[in-house]
Amino acid sequence: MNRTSPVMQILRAALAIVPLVASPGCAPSAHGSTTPPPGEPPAAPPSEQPQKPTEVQPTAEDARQFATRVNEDLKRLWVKQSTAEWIKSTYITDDTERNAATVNEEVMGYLNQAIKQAARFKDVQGLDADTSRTLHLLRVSSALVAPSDPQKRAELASIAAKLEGLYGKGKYCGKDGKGTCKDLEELSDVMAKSRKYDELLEAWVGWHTISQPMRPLYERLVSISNEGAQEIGFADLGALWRSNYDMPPEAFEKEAQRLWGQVKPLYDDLHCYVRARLAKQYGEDKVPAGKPIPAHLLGNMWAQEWNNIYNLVEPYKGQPSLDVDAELTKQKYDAIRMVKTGEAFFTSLGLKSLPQTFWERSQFTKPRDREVVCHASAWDVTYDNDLRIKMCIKPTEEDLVTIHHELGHDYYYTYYYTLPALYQQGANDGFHEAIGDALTLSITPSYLKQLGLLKELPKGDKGLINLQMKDAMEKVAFLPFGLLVDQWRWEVLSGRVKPEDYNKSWWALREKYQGVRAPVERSEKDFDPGAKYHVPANVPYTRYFLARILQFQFHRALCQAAGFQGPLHECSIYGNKEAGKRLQAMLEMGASKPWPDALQALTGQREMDASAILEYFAPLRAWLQEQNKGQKCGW
Ligand code: X8Z
Ligand code: ZN
Repeated sequence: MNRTSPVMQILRAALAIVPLVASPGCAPSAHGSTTPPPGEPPAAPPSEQPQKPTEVQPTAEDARQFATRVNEDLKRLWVKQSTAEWIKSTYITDDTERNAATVNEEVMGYLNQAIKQAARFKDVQGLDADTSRTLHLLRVSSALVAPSDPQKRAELASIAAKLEGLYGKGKYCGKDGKGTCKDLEELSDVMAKSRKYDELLEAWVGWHTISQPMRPLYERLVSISNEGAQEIGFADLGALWRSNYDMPPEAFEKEAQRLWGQVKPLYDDLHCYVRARLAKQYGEDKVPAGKPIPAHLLGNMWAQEWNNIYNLVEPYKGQPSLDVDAELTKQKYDAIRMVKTGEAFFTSLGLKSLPQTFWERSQFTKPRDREVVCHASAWDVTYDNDLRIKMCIKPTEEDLVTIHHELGHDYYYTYYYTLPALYQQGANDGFHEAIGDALTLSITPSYLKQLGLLKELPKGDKGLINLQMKDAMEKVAFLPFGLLVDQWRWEVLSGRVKPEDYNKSWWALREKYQGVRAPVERSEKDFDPGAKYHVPANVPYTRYFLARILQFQFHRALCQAAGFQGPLHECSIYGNKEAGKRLQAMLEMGASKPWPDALQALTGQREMDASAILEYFAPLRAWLQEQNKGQKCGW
């Protein structure tokens, strides 16, 4: 169809997308706008372009072209953004922070305008499925949105960079601030290994001082980003996050609670047993029955995973050791060898090898000469199979598991990087988090023995219960934490929780869901949510809760694809090409279809479902219930 009529030219100009911010010292021209050819930046922002005559309705074809253009623009912008982010995260300085903030400002500016422009297509009839999905994904694509006011946008970008920087640089230097400074890795080491109540307490309290200065910044982040979310039609930023699951935000809230309801009884059984064991270790006065557990006794800074205190809760003594850490250290596993071990699992399924550039560009260990963000992450910096991981690897089983987790992200990237930019995402964010973890469920004792990381296999019922306990301390213990982080943020972002109650409400949720309590009195001078990476880094967290459930659902489906017939906890898909094919088919879909379609492709089910995790832990559950008889469970 010929679209060169003057009216259409005006309309097209109005639909053009805001230009990218020019390089420093070079302001974009605000005059003489014309419609640029697709793929090139338009000459002026829409606000300065001729207004769309109200009687002209855009067509489905206009929408399709707009979507194509957005995908191209976003790819260019995201490459620029992730390049700046990568540099910042692997070298935190004021300069790299400011540089990343400038790029983020640009991306947020673009998105604000593009999303508003996309609203013009809301009532257009006959949109093709890809166009309407693209327009939907555009609206929910960013976890941080700025209002159109350039000053506020700049402030938001700068705050976001500072918050993550404060976390990355966080150190505790003793009670008087004059001792040897410890970073999160060192303090986490204390949390994992020490069994001294007061030593644990000091590491816990120490780390929680680093987030106090974040509070005013976080308050501003909430207020400005909510304004941004409201400008593009969401009640608040939390509602935007909840709208990213192919269902209305209210339905997603219910969905998360439904899944929690499925797994809570299993968590409660584990909690009860672990508390009783901790009471034996630290005394009934410190860990009373029927009360929440002090949060610093569970082997992890946030009490999110409890596997580091497995030796305190080991069901049966005298069984073959499950201690992989000892072997990793003894055999002097270095970071590269650990990552190669992870890659070997993926390639055993028939999936491709990591590109050579992965080995050249990743950050595997903590550099000695600069500040970096050690929190593990996986990247495709140029959205073009430029895979990397960024970690500060130590020879521990925990890091070996995290490597598989991160490679799961990279394998998602590698199978969808040829899709349009907005489809280069997981089916939902929980899927992305679940891939690597699903594979780790196949890291069975026999596989570890094959690697030489276990000497002896666990034997009989006792061996099985020990093994399941170790797994549950990681997987089951995490579930309530996975849920509550965003329960807190949703409340904060909706304004239901005010700044003067930030810390109080955080602990109310930790108590309610996890059954843990602050080990010392807290006040509103503290900002304990900020001591968890994802809060200052503004990464939504419900994804990890979903992933803990989905990974078992994926595992069950992959085991079925592999033709495995025994109990779920015995299955390993290591080396099975059929399972690899099924997995790859889902990875290749990216976000091109609503997540139930992707789930169906892999599992045949269209609903997220916790029955697989329950099935997996059935033997342990029965054992726990036996142990807990006569105990005062709950809190
Ligand atoms: O943040 C992560 C990954 C990167 S996406 C290392 N995880 C959550 C956390 O550390 O809190 C994985 C498990 C939960
Ligand atoms: Zn992850």
